[in-house]
Amino acid sequence: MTTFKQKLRQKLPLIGTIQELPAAEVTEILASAGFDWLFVDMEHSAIDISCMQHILQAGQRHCPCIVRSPSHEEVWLKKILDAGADGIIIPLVNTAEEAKRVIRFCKYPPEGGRSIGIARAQGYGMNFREYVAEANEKIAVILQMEHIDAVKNIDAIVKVPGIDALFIGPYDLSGSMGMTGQVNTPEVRRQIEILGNACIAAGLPMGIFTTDPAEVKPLMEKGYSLIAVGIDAMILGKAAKETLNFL
Ligand code: 3PY
Ligand code: MG
Repeated sequence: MTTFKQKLRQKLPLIGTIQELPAAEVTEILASAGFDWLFVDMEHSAIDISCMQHILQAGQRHCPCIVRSPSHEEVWLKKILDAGADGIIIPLVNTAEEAKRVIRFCKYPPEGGRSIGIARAQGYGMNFREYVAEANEKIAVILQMEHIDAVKNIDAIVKVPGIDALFIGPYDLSGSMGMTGQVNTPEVRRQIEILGNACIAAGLPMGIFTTDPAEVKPLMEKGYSLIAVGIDAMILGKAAKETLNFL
């Protein structure tokens, strides 16, 4: 079976959505709706480690689940990986040094320095050897480019070994430019283009977030293969308003 990471490296279209509501029932709905992957957000949500593991248990029967860490700290990265995530998204990576450091935490030795645990990922010990042998190869490590400093350092960042994809965060990028939330201004779009061009030149798969489903096709035409469209809470809010508008 082709893994998420193989599809990612082949730049096949992978359309997902963000889950930020802390309930495995939400996962069952989203993951069985037909998305190619689920973006489980621990950075901007009330999803804790235990809830994240329940989300993986509910979601991975339907589609790969990629978890966004709240920070670069090793303690978060190893807990997410030990819970058995198919991949990890690390926010706000702004320099090549930061990229090397976080990738090291995600790879078992000798490639990296990931700490060795026995948890869900390792089949609670029953699948330890197989998991440890394959984890570096199978787990996708995705770094977010979402700060003007990352734009300045992008040529060095794309050269760091072990990156499976770069994922642009238009909202944080706009904030770092003093234009909070104005993701469609020519200035922000220009910086997104610089990130995208560097990624394409380096042959790396490129990802991005949009709130607008109408944007997905144009983004794919621009070369983005990994797309997260919408957030569960926003989808629910919009559907609620549309329902009321019928009354
Ligand atoms: C951003 O736009 O800042 C994001 O992190 C989207 O995922
Ligand atoms: Mg962000």
